[in-house]
Amino acid sequence: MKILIINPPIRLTDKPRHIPHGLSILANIIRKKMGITPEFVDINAHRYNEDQVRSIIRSIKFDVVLIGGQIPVYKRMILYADIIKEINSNAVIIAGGSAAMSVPELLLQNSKVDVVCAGEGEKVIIDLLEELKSNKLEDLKHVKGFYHKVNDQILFSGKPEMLNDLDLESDIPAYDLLPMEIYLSNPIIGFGRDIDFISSRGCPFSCTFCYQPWGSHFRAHSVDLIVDTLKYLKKNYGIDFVSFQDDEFMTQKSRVYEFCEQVRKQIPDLLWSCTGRVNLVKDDIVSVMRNAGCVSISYGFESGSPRMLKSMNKIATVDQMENVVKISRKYGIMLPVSFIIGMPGEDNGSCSETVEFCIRNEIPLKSIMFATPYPGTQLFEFAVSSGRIRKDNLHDFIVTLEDARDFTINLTDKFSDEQLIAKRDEMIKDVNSRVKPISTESCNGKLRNIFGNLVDDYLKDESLVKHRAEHGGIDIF
Ligand code: B12
Ligand code: SF4
Repeated sequence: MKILIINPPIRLTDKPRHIPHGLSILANIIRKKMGITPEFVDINAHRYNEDQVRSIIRSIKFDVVLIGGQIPVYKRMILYADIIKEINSNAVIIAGGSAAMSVPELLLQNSKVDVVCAGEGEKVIIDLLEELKSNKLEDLKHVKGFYHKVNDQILFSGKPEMLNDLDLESDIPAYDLLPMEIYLSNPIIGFGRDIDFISSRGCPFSCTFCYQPWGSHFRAHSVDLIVDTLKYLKKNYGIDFVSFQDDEFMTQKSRVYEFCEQVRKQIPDLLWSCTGRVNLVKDDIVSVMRNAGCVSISYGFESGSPRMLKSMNKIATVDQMENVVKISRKYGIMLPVSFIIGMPGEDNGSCSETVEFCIRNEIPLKSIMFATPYPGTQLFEFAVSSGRIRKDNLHDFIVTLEDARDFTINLTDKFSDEQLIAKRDEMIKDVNSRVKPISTESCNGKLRNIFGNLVDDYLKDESLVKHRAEHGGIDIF
């Protein structure tokens, strides 16, 4: 059996910075458990155009195709499925990841995809591929964890069980199958050779705009596995920096302390960043993290309005937000924060509260996301039930979804589309006219204190400067 894995492109206006974790973990599992090395076509890294994709796929022999990603790749999965079937009509196309999982039936109805994985792929992909060796698609109804399309009928064999032990049941990405030089030369948060890593799954909170494919139960790789993998990445790929992209890296305090102790002992020169949550962060843990090489903790602040925070179910307060700003500044930790405009209930008053929050805390506002109802979220349910997204038109809406930096749909009652877009620009202008920006000299000085000479290359790279500016405050101290 010949297996082709396709990683569709994300964020076409930016450089490729994030490795495809899900697909490359599955590649490793397939290689180890079935002895088959899949052909990995990373369209995202290489930014191949349609003609190039066609000619590359034509040059490869394959029976099964695995494709996946987050919701903006929905439309690209449809395009690539057309190309794949045009070249090899007998190939079985299996899609997964949040784009496929959050709208499985819609994807099957609107594309030439044959099968959608309904959850974590590690266990079930092997069952499916083994069955495909001897059975046809029509006979696979009993393989758990998938939506199948057979003669235009969609069958669902039930959700796959969640993994219990990530170390035992999952794997690390098949780094050797990825164009690592491309990813490593486009830093995410740090400088130098920066790679992202996902060390846990699941989040105990349920913010209304967030899709939770991995549920509320927090599961994590062991500290030993994480540190060993980072040592491997340092030795084999010379990484300088790791950006933890977990839903919520700091959920389990004891794990963070243990990680800090081990990383400090075993890889003392490694710098790193992670995700944080304002209600989980206290001075003591940040001090330990900073000593262990952590130089940036990113937070979803979302709004300076207590009413809006409540309506998003953030379970976080403005006081807690102010507290983490103080703590981050105390330890010289960078503070990438994100804000959202346009949640249901947003009005001039709540926007002003966000502006005042930024001014009070001297946060120069570089970007604000538009509230975007991604499928699988409570916000999506609201947009459909309130008639803002037509039930009979979900596909047409989903193909419009891209980054939340772009306006897609208005969920407010108080603003027209034009007013909402203008309000965002006005808020950014307002904050920036009243918050004295940290001087370039001082900012670069602080960056040099942390990153040394690695920063000099950054100053020459306009695209990196732009990326950091758009990512709300990577350079805020
Ligand atoms: C890292 C990350 C990113 C990275 C991209 C990483 C990458 N190269 O793909 C960046 C920062 C770029 C990013 C951007 C965005 N992201 Co994002 N991101 C994540 C995050 C935190 C982790 C994803 C991940 O790698 N998980 C770990 C791997 C192991 O899991 P996985 O990819 O899902 O793969 C598993 C299964 O899905 C399955 N699987 C995956 N593919 C396949 C394929 C086959 C064939 C099979 C069988 C199985 C299978 O098996 C894998 C192992 O179990 C998730 C949160 C989350 N909990 O998933 C959000 C998430 C995926 N992102 C999300 C969103 C909305 C976005 C943005 C639109 C955000 C924005 N506000 O602009 C942008 C989209 C950019 C674009 N234009 O496309 C949503 C997706 C919602 C949805 N319905 O799809 C999520 C779920 C966040 C959330 N909680 O709401 N993101
Ligand atoms: S936004 Fe963050 S804290 Fe809220 S549910 Fe999603 S991952 Fe959890």
